[in-house]
Amino acid sequence: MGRGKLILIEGLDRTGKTTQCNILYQKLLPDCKLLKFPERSTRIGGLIDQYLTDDSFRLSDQAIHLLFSANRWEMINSMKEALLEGKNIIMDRYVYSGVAYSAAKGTNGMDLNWCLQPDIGLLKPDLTLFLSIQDVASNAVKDGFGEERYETLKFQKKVKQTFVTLLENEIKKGDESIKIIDVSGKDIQEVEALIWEIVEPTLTTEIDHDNFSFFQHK
Ligand code: NYM
Ligand code: MG
Repeated sequence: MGRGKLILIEGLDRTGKTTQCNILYQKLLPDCKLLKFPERSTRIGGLIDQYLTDDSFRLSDQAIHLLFSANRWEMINSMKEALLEGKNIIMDRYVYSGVAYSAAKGTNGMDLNWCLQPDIGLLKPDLTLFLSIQDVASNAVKDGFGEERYETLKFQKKVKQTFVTLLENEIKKGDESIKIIDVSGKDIQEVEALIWEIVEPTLTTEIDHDNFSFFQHK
């Protein structure tokens, strides 16, 4: 039996990632697991949640970056187990969010390469779908935007740039696992259909049990 597939949906805040992850998860049940990063229910996740929701909770940019990464590392064994049991995993954010949001801060020394270092060795998704929007300002008017740290129009514009630089670099270098989907002006069903077109062939391709990819040094 081949292993399950690791499928990631990435994007800025309020681009519909969570909605689409849930739809995909429902379609793939029962052989499917849904993960969301940050996973706020763990002790590390609790610190991340506090950082995001409480402006008076101060951490250096480096420290919060490493906590986001540690939050991924603490899930690694259960992720591997699920994939080896043949379960597919749908993920709402992962390494690319980690790199794009932290690098977008422009903190001295925290370039894309530095930001990727703590995530080297984590499982690399078989498929990454980046939900891209042309007009970031259209997200900033959505319900709930602005409730958490990072949810300002100015910062989201920077994050969009770092995401695009990061992902386009990888695609240029030949990474075929990353797909950019323009969701501007599309409704939930239209985006669902675009995602399914890409996900379905990935699901039907068999991958050997012990064949995993990992994030690697550049
Ligand atoms: N975020 C998320 C990061 O800054 N680094 C990370 O590694 C991850 C996984 O957390 N604004 C940011 C992006 C979001 C925030 O995520 C909370 P969500 O999906 O809005 O709950
Ligand atoms: Mg959010």
